[in-house]
Amino acid sequence: MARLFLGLDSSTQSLSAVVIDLDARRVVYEKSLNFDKALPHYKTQNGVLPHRDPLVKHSSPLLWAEALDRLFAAMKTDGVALGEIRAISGSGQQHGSVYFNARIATVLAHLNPKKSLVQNLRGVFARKTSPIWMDSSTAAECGEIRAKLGGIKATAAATGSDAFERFTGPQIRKFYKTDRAAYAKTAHIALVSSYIASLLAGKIAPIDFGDGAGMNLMDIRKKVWHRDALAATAPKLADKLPPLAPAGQGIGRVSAYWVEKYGLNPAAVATVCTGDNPASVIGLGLIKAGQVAISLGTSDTFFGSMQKCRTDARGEGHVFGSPAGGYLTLICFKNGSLARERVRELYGVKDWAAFGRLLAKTKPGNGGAILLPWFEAEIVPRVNRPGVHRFDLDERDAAANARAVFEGQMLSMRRHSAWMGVAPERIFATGGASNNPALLQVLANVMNCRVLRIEVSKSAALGAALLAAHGWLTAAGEKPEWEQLVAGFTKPVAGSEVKPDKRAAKVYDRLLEKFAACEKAALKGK
Ligand code: XUL
Repeated sequence: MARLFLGLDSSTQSLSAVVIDLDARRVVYEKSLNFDKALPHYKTQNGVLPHRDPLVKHSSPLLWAEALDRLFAAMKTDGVALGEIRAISGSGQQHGSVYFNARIATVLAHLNPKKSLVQNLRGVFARKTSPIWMDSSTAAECGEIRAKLGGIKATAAATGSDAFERFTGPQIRKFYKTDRAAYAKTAHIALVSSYIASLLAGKIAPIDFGDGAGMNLMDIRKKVWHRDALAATAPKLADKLPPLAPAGQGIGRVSAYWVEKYGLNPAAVATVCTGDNPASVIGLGLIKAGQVAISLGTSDTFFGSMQKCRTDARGEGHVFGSPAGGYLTLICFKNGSLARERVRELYGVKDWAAFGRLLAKTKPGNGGAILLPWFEAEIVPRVNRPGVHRFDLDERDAAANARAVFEGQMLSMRRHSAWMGVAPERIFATGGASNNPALLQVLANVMNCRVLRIEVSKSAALGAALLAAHGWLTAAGEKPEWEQLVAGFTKPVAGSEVKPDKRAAKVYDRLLEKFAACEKAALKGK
């Protein structure tokens, strides 16, 4: 029997599965299910429920559960050897939270395979919808928590990050303040990742150190719930949170629901899941400290591994626990691919190849034109009133705007990642936009660094599959080394290396100053 491991990734817009064969050292199956397309009855747009307040972004925990049923059904139809899967792990969009009443534990323990998950879960939610990472409606609560913890620097030193609107603690505080009755009825709070793990295991699952750090509730150094942070957030919160545990650690055998319905092996183990970024660190093979990756996805993220915990005193960056041990640093820019798409649509550009060709018609630095693409409220820098800002840029000039949106994004990344103090030798690029050579060249030039593409379209799901393997091998008494485990799965694409153009890099060194001034001016106007 092969040693197969399954990784799931419940992201903003889709649920993905990756199956690896550990001995053959390869991915044997990949599948994605787009929420808007596959489950249109939830009426989501890019995975988000419509809401009149543009700062409020919620999704549906039932949608995520239904997607899980659908994906297992698809795997069965596609002939995946589900009986040979030894362990499962998962990752989820970070920060999003699910609220259960006291019935959940019993319901999870007796999931009925004759019914769908959605039918099983009827009546277990204390809150119908789930706030997700795109939500920026909790500025007041962030202020309250930050003040109680002693300011930005102290909050970051305690929990790994300043209080952020999308982080789970401020979201829980808002829920407590605005719906006390429902908060009082909440018996358990899960993250998207621990929700998926709970459904797989048939019991309330722990939260891991990676995703747990995205809550403003975990002591980043001791990796336990932070008493003062909990007290600053909402009453009786400790009773509603599960224990913390390392990602990949076994929770128990998978629920009989999955065995009877889809043919999983009854001995298969459900393991602790993590956030999509921590999982991607594994999926991209960023095991050694000092390695950096840029993911150009729904959000653009800049992240890397670090051995010792060093927090950002200015409060823009985050420190999370890394599933490979140690820590990872991360900066998240909300206006990623959706902003690029908006510009592409605005100028009627057919596809990304055409977008790249259009951009290439202009020169690096764009003659000093700057665009700040805050189509949505932005996380870094913190912008709560969306708006697009152009400086020395003609709105009618399609080519200049195509370059300006991506240059603006990359300059912002360079400016706001300086606190990490890492001078990477090379940067790994991943995510949809990394397939575009013109964009990759801009990235290399702005960062003045070699860039290599890692073609793992599903780096988070692959990371989750590797986590499942690591956890399973560890439980079997082996001592798997991360570097050996990921080897072969996460090679950069041959011939994908892009070298920075030294002249262009100099242009960006100079432009950075102007960019900072434009950003300051735009923020002042907010
Ligand atoms: C990270 C963040 C996003 C989500 C996307 O802090 O908010 O990258 O994890 O799924």
